[in-house]
Amino acid sequence: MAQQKTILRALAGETLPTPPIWMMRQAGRYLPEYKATRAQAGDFLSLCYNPELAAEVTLQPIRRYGFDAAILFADILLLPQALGADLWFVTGEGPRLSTITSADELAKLKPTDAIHDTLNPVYETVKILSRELPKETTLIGFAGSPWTVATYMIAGQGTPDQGPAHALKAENRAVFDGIIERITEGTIAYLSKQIEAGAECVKLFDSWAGSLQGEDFTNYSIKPMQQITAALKEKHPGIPVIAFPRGAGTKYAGVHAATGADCVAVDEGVDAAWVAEHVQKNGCVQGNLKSSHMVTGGDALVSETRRICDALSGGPHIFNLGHGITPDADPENVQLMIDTVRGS
Ligand code: 1CP
Repeated sequence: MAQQKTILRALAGETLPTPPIWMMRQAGRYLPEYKATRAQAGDFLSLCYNPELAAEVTLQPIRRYGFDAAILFADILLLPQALGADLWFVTGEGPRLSTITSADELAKLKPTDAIHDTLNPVYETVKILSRELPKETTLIGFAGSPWTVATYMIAGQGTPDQGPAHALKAENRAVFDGIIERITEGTIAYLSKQIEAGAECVKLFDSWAGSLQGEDFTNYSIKPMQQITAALKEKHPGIPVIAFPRGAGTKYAGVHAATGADCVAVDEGVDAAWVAEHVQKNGCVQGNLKSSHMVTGGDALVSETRRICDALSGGPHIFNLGHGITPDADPENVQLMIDTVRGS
């Protein structure tokens, strides 16, 4: 029975004696075996589009640590590429994309049905994983949330304050809204295919939600996540959804109700005791440990891990970091975190 998987039980609202655990970016450059497979693939995008190797790097942290969930190895920027944007990665700097800031450029994006031509290898990775993962491990699919994906499509790269996307929103609301709509529609199609291929849960990463204020937060972080969640649940009844509006602060309190998500992932900017009182009362929560503990380790890692587990022990909880693990992390600190959570 699928529901015996601990992650799915927590997502269904069960309070477990030991929280299940996985980690954002658990397949990544802090692991020597990841670096070896990435070198074999040649570059990052070739790794994302090679189903055998993408499945291999997804499985590596499961073999090494026995996490309760595996997250599909892919990237949030594959969807813009499938919609027709050029995408490449500059070593040491990050992603670069061709930009979309006008009605003409928006109109040139490919129709939603055409995205699967590019994204088929990702669905193939999901199929391999659903065959090869241990039976107790939950497979999480994911996509970027529309605002975060739009910030990259508009600026053509990562930006500290998402300035170009805010500027387009102010100067040409029709084009900005059109971009959000196209991404929303594409995300529904993309995640539906991941679910059909075997993903048991999906997560929406709104990494830059923190720069949306007031009505913008409601219209561009919450609303697209709500639309995607509703459409997926209609097509795939019972599919659990995790919403991660990073940097939402006190606005985390209403995210379960406003989006319809089963679980809300919180970053390290909110206190675990506050999360228990204001967010977990509405459903499952995940996250909160500062990723820098994976670099520094020691007593502080152990005491912070315990503090979060204690604060969230009264309701459904999945242990995770507040953001992705960084390449300078020590793999032994990850083991220490897991041992602390599991009480050994
Ligand atoms: O050189 C490398 O190996 C590339 C590093 C890397 C990795 C391991 C990138 C480039 N993407 C990924 C994989 C990835 N990205 C996953 C795989 C699953 C896992 O968690 O193990 C996931 C879920 C993502 C999601 C992602 N990509 C987000 C949202 C989450 C977050 O971290 O906030 C974002 C914003 C991206 C864009 C991206 N891709 C890669 C980088 C370096 C970035 C950030 C770029 C920037 O803003 O400068």
